[in-house]
Amino acid sequence: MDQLPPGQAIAPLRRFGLTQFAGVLPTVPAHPVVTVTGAVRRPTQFDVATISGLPGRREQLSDLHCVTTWSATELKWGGVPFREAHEWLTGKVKPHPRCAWVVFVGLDGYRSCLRLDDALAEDVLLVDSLDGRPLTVELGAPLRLVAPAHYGYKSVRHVCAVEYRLKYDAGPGGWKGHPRGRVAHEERSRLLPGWLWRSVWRRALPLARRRYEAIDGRS
Ligand SMILES: Nc1nc2c(c(=O)[nH]1)N[C@H]1C(S)=C(S)[C@@H](COP(=O)(O)O)O[C@H]1N2
Ligand SMILES: [Mo]
Repeated sequence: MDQLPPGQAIAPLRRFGLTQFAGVLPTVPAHPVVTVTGAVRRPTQFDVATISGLPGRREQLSDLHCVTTWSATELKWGGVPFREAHEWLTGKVKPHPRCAWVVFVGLDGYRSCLRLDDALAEDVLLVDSLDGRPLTVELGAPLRLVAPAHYGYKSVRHVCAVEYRLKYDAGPGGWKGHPRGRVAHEERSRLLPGWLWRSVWRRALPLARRRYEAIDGRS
């Protein structure tokens, strides 16, 4: 992206999120799996390797915009479009026809809900590499969602479950998040207009960064 969205400033990519997850750096299992569940007829578990090996694999250059006003730009992710995984999964787990939302759950207990049609956009990927190298645990191994048109809180690291839903589930972010979280519409939170949050988040950012740095050993 040539121009940053309103209210954003460039920063390097480093592990970040809600402060309550800073201390939960998960261990990646030797044989990681993804459980597909929720409003489906046949909940099933799949190997991450099977999902990463689905057709449509590609590399994509995209930006990650965190709601707290930092943006990491030109990240070269490698993975499979969620759309491909969804098409393949649909035949196996049989989601309820009225599913309109999908929740991604991380090994750290974090979760985030996307509108299903947003998650099916062609730039939404399930990635296992960054800059041509396998994802590190800090940045989301074994599998991470990348949803570039949405604030970073939708891009769940360490995906271990996908839950099809009839309704929106706010998850641990609660009112802090927005059901759609589109960057182009500055949907930072479900409460109040997005621009109002810029200065609030800018002030909260250093403390949240320090919580993550304390765990990840940077200073
Ligand atoms: N599993 C998990 N995924 C997560 C989070 C988290 O705390 N746990 N935080 C989200 C938030 S708020 C942001 S901005 C991005 C940050 O991505 P990064 O950790 O690669 O910088 O991860 C998102 N995905
Ligand atoms: Mo974020």
